[in-house]
Amino acid sequence: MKYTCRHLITLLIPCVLLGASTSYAQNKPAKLISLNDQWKFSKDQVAGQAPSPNLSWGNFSIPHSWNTTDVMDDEPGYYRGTGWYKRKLKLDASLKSKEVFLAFNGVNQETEVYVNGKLAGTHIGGYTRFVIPLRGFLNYKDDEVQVKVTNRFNEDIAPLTADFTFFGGIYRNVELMVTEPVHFSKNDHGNSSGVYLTTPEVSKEMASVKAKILIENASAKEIKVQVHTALTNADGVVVAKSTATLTVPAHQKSTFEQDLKNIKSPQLWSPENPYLYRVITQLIDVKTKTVLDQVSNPLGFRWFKFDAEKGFFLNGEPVKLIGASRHQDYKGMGNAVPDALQIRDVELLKKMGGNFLRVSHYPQDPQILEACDRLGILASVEIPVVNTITESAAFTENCKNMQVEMIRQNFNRPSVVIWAYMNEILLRPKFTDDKPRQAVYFKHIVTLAQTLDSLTRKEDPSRYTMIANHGSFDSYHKIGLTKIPMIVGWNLYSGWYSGNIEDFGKFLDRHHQELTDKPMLVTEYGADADPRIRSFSPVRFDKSVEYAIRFNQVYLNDIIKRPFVSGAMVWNLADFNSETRAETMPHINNKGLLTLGREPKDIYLLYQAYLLKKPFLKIASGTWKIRTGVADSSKSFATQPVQVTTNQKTAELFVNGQSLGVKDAVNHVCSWEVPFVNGLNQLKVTSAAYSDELDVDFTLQPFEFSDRQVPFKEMNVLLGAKRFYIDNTTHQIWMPDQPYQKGSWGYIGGESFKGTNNRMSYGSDKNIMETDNDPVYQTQQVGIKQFKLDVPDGEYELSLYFAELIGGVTKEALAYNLDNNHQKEIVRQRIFNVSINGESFLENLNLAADYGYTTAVKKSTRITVQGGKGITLDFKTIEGMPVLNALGLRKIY
Ligand code: GCB
Repeated sequence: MKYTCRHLITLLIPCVLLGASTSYAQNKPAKLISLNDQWKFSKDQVAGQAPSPNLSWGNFSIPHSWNTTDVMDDEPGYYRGTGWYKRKLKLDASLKSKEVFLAFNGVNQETEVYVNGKLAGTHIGGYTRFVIPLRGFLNYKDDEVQVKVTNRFNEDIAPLTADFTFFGGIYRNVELMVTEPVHFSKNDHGNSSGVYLTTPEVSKEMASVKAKILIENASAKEIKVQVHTALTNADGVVVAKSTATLTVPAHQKSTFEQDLKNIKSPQLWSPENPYLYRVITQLIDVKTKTVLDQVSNPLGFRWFKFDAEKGFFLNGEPVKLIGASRHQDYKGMGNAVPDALQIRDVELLKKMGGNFLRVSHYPQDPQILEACDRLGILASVEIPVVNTITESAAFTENCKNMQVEMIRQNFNRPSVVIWAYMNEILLRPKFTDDKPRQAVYFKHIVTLAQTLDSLTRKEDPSRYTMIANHGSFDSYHKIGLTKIPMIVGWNLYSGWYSGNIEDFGKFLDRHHQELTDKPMLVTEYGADADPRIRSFSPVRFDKSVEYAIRFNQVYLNDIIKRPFVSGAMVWNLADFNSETRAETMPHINNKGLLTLGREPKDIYLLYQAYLLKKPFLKIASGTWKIRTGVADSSKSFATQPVQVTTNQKTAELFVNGQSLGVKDAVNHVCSWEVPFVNGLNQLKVTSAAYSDELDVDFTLQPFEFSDRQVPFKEMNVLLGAKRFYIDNTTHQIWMPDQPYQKGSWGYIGGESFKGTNNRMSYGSDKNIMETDNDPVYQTQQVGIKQFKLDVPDGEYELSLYFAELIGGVTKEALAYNLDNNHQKEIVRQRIFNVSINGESFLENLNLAADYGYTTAVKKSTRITVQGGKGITLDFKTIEGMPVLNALGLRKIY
């Protein structure tokens, strides 16, 4: 079954919506019912005011996105257009005396809601909740809602460009709300509680609560109501309450405040003890004593401060904020993710030992911050003003509206300490060829920042404001953007997109010296890690898990040792969809600590080792259960490193029962050189009473093929690469290449492909068409003369893998190369012959012309090896340089 709420709906709709409930007449607080089922959907290229005739409609439930599959295919781009949703409501006539609302928790990104063909409301922006009042549109017989949604590019709506996919659709829960005509506001910028809580006084000894309450009287009669607010502790005991009586005139809204005072020795909210009180507010008709409405809000007593010198303080104690940023999508689902998986993400952050979530780059499902409140994760939330702005009044208005929606909808969350509103806004500066015009553009950015900052401080003086910048210190400082927000966030990638890992610490020190009064957060840092790629000589852009481990160790050490760094959020909690990215896993940004399906990578374990207080010991290569390697010279084993992540000082590793000795942990990692034998290797690590085990299935490759102790079965080699690639579907493991040595195997001649933009890539960073094994094709030996394998006589299957890596469609340069030195590619062709043991195999192979650029080409054949000749491949050029991307050899018998 997909979503549990379906059951709820079928149970509740007949009794509540059809007005059959008897208790409803006595006690009338607003009802909220999820309305996720029974929708019909169709794409519609014509964006009219009604669905085009003759559309073919499919049945769907919410959450839904129309882009879940088209973002993953080889075609560049995805559908950014219009889709229609429709659903019958079947409301009972008894609801005529009530107020009925539809609430949408997230629709990307422009929405028009029609009821019985008439426009009932619209919304702009894909990441905040909105509420559409239905009164006046309903016939209470056979009502139909039609929702037009578009995720087309609109220059007046943020985000304009970003490194994530803008999935279209009604992708968060839809709810139907039914209230009495007199009720707490259900639609204050999408906030449906109508109650805003602050804690004017809070200390260990004493606290007070102020509730700002919004009431609406939609009836034609004035009404006298009593408002009753009670603060309840976690045991359900009322610890403070307040009652007031007021008169709300007909068709009027009324705002008033209620104080709960003298709350002695409040339980404080913190990551260790996320103690939540509940504030229950009731609206009672004085005449009939009926409860007209009731809302419940969470409340955490805490106070906090960011200090430019000493970092972050919670309840007077210093707390280093360490956590992750998060995108909202999930493997195979796009952004249409069920609640349980959203909650699980926050749980995974907590299990990692994190205490902070940067909800980025946009407000997310309400479940996320609810989970943060419950689990004790502090948070920042931001609107999606990313990379660039439009200098239009409409863009500014939309940004302001999003900011107010974000703040009001999440106002009562104890977890939230920061509201942010811009990310790397100078990453893609417009008008680079026209400096005076660019100066005007920068002024617009500063004005927008100032507008959003002032708005935020006015809306919520109790929290901090923040902008997250990329690592170009001077650019932001020069135009005044570092002055505006209360906190400056930096997204730093030294040692990834540019510079060295060591530059990171220097950057932090520079902020400290030059922005002496500005608290700082490292809002992003990270390195790609494709869990299928491993390396014993990791380098940047190879996407190996090993490089990411090294990168994160240095960053974490630098963050932890500087008290003025309030905290840091690794980019990203999990891999996420970014359609324009190519690289080893096309369309995915691999900087997650977890995979897109939320499997922990080794870096997640590293964070556990750094952050968890309870003893932690885990074999870091736990996801690397199948390995291969060439035997050490004349030995029947291959020596390879194994890493263990731990927060213990030392650990001892055993392999097949034999100790490999005790090692000290360096930066929370112990390393051993392990002699892997062919077949099963049982690893066990121990430290004090703790242990972890891993079975590794090792395929030993003979050092020399004549070695009878190591029989040859199969090998797969990546040319031009020093990395391993594990195909988890076929269980094939691809090894790095080697130059030919007699008795063994390897290439003769040529050099590894250096890429067309070598600052950004290891091999090619292009999507290879017609394969999911992109890393097999993304590196190559250019100018190869021969490949020799001195295999014994027998029958073999040989496969050669090719792809033309130069030329083809030049994709938009990824702006995340901060040096922005993207070069125009030269279109070239090569034509060559390949022969096997002197026999012609491939003639006039012209990869570009015959198959197209960056397209996977696999050529297999069977070979009878006899007379001790082994296998020799000859590459002969006709034009340009011959290439080989990968090679596989399997012994049949
Ligand atoms: C950034 C951006 C983020 C990208 C990230 C990356 O600085 O803020 O949206 O996804 O870098 O991985 O390049």
